[in-house]
Amino acid sequence: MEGCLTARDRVGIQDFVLLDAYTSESAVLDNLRKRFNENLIYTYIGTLLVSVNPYKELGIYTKKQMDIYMGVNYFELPPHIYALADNVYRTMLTEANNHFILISGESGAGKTEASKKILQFYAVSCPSTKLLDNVRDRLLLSNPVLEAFGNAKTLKNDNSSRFGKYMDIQFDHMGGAVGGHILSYLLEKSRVVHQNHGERSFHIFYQLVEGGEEDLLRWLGLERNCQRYSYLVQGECAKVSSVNDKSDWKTVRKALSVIEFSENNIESLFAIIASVLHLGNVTFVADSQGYATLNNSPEIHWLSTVRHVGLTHRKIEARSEEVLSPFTVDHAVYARDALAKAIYGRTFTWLVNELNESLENKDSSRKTVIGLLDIYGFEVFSVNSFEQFCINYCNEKLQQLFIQLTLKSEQEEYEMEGIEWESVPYFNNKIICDLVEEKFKGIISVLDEECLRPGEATDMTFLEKLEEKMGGHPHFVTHKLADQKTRKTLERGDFRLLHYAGEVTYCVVGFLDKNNDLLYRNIKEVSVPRTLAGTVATQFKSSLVGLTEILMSKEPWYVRCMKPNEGKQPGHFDDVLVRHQVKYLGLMEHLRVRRAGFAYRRRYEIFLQRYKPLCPDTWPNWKGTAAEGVECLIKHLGYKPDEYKMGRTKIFIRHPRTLFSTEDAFEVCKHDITNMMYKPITLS
Ligand code: AOV
Ligand code: MG
Repeated sequence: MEGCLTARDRVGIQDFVLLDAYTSESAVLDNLRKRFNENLIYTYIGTLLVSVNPYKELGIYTKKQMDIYMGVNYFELPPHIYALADNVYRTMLTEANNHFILISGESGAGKTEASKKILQFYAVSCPSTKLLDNVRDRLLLSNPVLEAFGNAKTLKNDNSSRFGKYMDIQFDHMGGAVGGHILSYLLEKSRVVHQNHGERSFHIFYQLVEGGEEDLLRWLGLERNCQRYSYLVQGECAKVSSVNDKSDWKTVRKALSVIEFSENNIESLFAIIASVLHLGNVTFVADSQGYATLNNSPEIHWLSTVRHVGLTHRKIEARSEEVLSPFTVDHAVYARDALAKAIYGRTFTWLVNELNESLENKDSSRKTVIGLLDIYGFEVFSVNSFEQFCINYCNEKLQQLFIQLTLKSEQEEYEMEGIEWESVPYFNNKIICDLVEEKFKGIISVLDEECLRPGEATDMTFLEKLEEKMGGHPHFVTHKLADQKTRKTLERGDFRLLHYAGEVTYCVVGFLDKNNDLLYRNIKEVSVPRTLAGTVATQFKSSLVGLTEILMSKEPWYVRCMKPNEGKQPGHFDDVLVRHQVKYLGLMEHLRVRRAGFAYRRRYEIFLQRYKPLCPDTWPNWKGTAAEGVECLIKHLGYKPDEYKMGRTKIFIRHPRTLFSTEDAFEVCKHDITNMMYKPITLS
């Protein structure tokens, strides 16, 4: 009827693959906006889930909603994170193989929330026994603990993940969650000693000061006043309206007990956190020779673990003798901060190890896993430093993985299988990954080289080397070349990278220092054994290579999170911002490949093995080749010619619905087999 909106006009389409004008970016944007305005934050591109952060509670994560989505075919209900979680879980059980869910999107887009929803769904939907419930509680409670120690308020997100997290949830063959394992990546330790304006240090510090019991604070020598601690007020924003430090403290405290941290360990943990706060309040004055001496501060009393000498002198070797060399005040401050960062970093590593011990499944029988990857999102601030460089590099690597596993491999597979295919062009960000990480040539290599020239190299010589080596690269800009490449000028100490997700200008100040992450020797001996290890960036690079290998051995699923606006506001959809994300997340290309392609593919042998009971000619034994068997089987099932294609080694099925109906028929038939009354189905 004219003038009357259809449901489709109003709420859009729940799978972009079904959109008429699917090649148009504007149509995709319209669809997202329509749905967002109706509080429908999820939309599919095939099995990929797009999520737009609503910045408000929608009441869609209840137990009732979980029940609705449990065990129901993916496309039968409106898109939801629970549908994806359920589909991954059931595929894992049916195929008995390993999976991972890659959750990506920029800072504040909703990745961490999505990963929590998935975990909560499994906690409710998996089989329950007393033993399994115990594992479930530990898995769930590891989250608030890790967030307390690894998340912080930034300008982008009040609960921003400042470390990367990959968590395997292990299931037994009945689908019970039996254990877990967490890998953490590059914690942003510098936040312990410095925060930009409007940002905070890690939540745990504020939770302890605000929420810690009187006795505990007295024992630790702490006052209930964040303003008293220099390390907590660098960003002048110790209070955050959306964060309740007091109640979060209670949650963390309880979680630590459930996870079975011993009271001794818990006490030591908070003693260390308190010692970092005390350390931050230690100040120095220059003596008559200009060397640092401790200002007579009461904090020193609480720093029993640190030898005072470590803060004002360093040990150096001279003609095989060790002598103490005094620090200037600047050096002493540097040494103090380096120590605080090291203590916190090691404590975080220890914490993750303890959690892993608690989550470990001691039973050696065969397990399958679902991995959840929730890493810090792409970040652009007004000043970006070494930390943003690492975070954004990590996001480049994940985008590269997405490209390899979807756009590239999908198209290569059609070619290999001899399926007719018109290739879809896409931007391959490998060129940017190489610019950062290539051996001997990339930015990390140049940085490491400079770190090997102590005394001679500076942040500026590093920048000069970059200019020399990367000057001609299309994704690298320095101030000399800024005008030509992007027509935006740069400061002298900056370089700019044209990332897949946008331009970021990095200030080189501190790059060498942060990459070296040095502790003066005698301080290091106080807290940690000395280790021979690579630079920070190189270690991070190899941990990302390791992560890629882990992921490549599993079946991928994707959640692409988007931010509707920069102001964390509910109900506001900023077209320009969302369009930008649609572009760089590669959604259009993914949509084109999906739309033109086939949602499911199975090797002939596997397909035939599973479904052969559905046809009298293939059951119980098929004598011909697997491909012929599949042909016979699908003829019997009545597949229409445009619903599938036969490749060299696999059958390709265009729409999941076709496979679902086959699967439904199989379920009925399986039931009949179990009850000894099996008859192959006869189609009318
Ligand atoms: P991120 O993980 O993607 O950013 P979060 O998952 O922490 O972002 O989300 C940021 C904030 O957005 C949350 O604290 C919630 O207030 C809100 N939010 C996100 N998803 C939802 C949802 N589904 N429903 C309601 N509110 C939501 V970062 O870790 O900074 O890259 O580093
Ligand atoms: Mg996060």
